[in-house]
Amino acid sequence: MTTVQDSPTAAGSGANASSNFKSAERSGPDVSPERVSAVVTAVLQGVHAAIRQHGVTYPEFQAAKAWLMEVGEVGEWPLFMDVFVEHVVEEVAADQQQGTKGSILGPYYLPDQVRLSSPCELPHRADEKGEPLGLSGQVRDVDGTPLAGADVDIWHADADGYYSGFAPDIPLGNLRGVVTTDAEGNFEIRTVQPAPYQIPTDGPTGKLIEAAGWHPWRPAHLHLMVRADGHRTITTQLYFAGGEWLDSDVAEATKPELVLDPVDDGSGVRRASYDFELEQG
Ligand code: MBD
Ligand code: FE
Repeated sequence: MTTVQDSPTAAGSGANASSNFKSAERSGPDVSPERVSAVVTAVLQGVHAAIRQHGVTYPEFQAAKAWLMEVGEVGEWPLFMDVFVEHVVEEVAADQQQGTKGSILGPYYLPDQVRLSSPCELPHRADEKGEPLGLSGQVRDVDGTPLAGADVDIWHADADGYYSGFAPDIPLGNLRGVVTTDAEGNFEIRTVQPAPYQIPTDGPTGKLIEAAGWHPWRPAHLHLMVRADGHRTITTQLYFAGGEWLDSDVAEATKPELVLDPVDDGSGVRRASYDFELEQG
């Protein structure tokens, strides 16, 4: 008998991302009719202008409708919005912010992961692939005060570029954890080097990317959410110097301040350090 290895599908990760998004608690924004009208009018004007400028035809208009329906049917709206739109929302929010630079959240965050005290190793499979990676650093206020008991919530793709919770055959919670800083605000995390992430090529977002002749890659990255009482939570990502796609992220979510340059400590572990500065509020 042969066994078939399940490989992750766009519809699988999309459905999980959509149900995860819908079940997250969030309060709707309080938006006036004037603001709804202003923003939606601007969005529609952009669409109308593109149709006029490029002479969009009826077959193209109907293909666009079919594509939009498919994005919803396979649950890829979180993926599409976070890849192509979120970076500008983050840019607008960042305008008002102090402290460590943020980046986009993306579709693959899961709350309530295992709590670990520093130093620690992220949960992983016995045969987890990937080069050993160490990330250490300090969490502090923008005035320099160390923040003990802060949460460094970290999640990342595995050495094949897949996230636990969004691909079959990866144990839940793999390569995810919430690390508490010690009395000096320090943390030290052992994990493995993630691979670059490829937008699933078998779904509508991937098909659009291919039809447009773009590439579907994000550079390798770590996702982090850093929380401390009385401080604004920082949602960010860390990248790797020299990494593939660093200068052409499909999600346009890299920033020069967010690039690590890990160095082998002589034992085969590549180590980097990064400090987080949180503003009060
Ligand atoms: C990712 O891993 C990611 O971080 C973003 C922002 C979008 C798609 C996949
Ligand atoms: Fe990611």
